[in-house]
Amino acid sequence: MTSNLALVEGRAPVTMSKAARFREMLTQSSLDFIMEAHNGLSARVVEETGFSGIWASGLSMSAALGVRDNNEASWTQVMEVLEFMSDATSIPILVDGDTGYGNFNNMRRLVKKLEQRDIAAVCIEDKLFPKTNSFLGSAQPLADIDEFCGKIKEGKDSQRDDNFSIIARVEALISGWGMDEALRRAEAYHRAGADAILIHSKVSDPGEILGFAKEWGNRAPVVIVPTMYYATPAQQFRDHDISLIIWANHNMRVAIQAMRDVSREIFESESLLGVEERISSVKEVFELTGNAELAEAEARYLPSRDAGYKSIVLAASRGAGLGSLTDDIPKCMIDVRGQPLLRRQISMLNDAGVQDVTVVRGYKKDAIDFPSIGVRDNDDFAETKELQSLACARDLLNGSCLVSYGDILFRPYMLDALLRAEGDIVIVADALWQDREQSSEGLVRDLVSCDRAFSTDFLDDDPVHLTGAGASVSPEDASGEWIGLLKLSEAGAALVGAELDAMAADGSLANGEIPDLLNRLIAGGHKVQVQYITGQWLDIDDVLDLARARNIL
Ligand code: SPV
Ligand code: MG
Repeated sequence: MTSNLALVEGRAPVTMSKAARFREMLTQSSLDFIMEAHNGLSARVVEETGFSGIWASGLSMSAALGVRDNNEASWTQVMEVLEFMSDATSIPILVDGDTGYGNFNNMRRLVKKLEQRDIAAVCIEDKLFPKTNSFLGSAQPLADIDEFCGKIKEGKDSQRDDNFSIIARVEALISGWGMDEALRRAEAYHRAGADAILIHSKVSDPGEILGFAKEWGNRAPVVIVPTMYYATPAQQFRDHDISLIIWANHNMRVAIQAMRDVSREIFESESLLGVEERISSVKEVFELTGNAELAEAEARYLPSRDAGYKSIVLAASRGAGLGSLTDDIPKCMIDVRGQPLLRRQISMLNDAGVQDVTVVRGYKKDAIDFPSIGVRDNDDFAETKELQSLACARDLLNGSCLVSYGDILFRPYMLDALLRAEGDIVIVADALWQDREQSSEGLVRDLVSCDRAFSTDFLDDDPVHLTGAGASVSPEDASGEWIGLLKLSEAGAALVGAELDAMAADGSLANGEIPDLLNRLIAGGHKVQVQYITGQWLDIDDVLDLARARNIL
């Protein structure tokens, strides 16, 4: 069995079982200490602190659930809490089993279920179900000795792992039945098979506990809970051969105090300012719950992250063709039927499963402030062109991604088809570009030539490849118009990244446009695939484009 925290922290995994380690704590001569926890988080804190074991306190678990320590939480509800605590930690847990939740039959089922949850040990007390906390009210009735011994015997007989420990808790001193009765019961429980005796006391002086230990003479390991006689130095317990000390409820009690303090301060100041510095950071929460381990596991086990596309949206230019509409905002932020253009594109990307969207900003960059996006800034936007903007997101060209202009609108099915297309570099081109030119007052920008013209044959799936793009393509040779949307596989992104680096080195980057980059890639022998569409898109260059946008929407 390996340790969760060990995995999280890269420690060597512990191989001895939790039950075996707890049994060793009981039987070896040194004094050991275990600390209370009441849920997965507090259990982690106990382990992180360095304790070698956890006390799953009935009082604390009940209190954390907002109920009394009177068996108000059902035993299966307690079991749920224990399961979280056990899963969250690698050190042994001693469970406060109250009275065993019934008779011998309930006890054997309890042992079975605890072992299934990798709990190391259980402590049962010789009171009656439903019990009351030992520090409450007047003397409580004690269990019949023989009946309680039967419970211990059945527990021991039913455990599967020999190392699972059952501790018998003697309440005779608490209930005022005296030392002789305490010793008589301890002896009977020891004979019935208990692995240790927990002798409990509610007086502030350790006298009766130390007296018991002296009389008992280490016939079986002794466990104590010094909640009331807390001033006693540990050395005194060592000197009396005590095996194990339980710090029984202090994490629950400090949590109450801390929660009250912080709640009150926030309530009264109506601000978080006064508390932020003195409470655990959110980062600590992530660390404590092992998020780093999850990130590693995701890298190892989740299907390739390549399946997840990111998107780079180039939106640095002003869009001077729109005149005063872009006095205060870049054109991608112009409202088209109640939403900025860019917002529409981001939503479409998100709807297609592309959540990781980065916008390269330039002109009036502060106007682009959607919370869900990453940003890069091309502060030289006025003197440079789109390749300089793409280079501002160079670090993102390390996996598959989409690249698009921020001022275009297209149909969702085009994006879906593009994401499904094979090929390392795939661009979307409009085969009906001539219609657009005729009807449009807008300028046709980026013509492309291809090795095959658009085919209306529904079954024609053969790839089409780019042979030229941009200014080098005359209308006579054109097969379409690039719409400002392309897709790169991880390998394609690496090629584009390398080409950008080369252009930066030879000085052609600042003035370069994406068709220039595509031409260089083709010249370098790389294949650029073309996916044809037939209209149904637009880019916004002037007010007439804006008017047309109403129709496409
Ligand atoms: C508990 O922590 O629930 C205990 C110890 O049983 S005591 O509260 O001292 O009884
Ligand atoms: Mg208890």
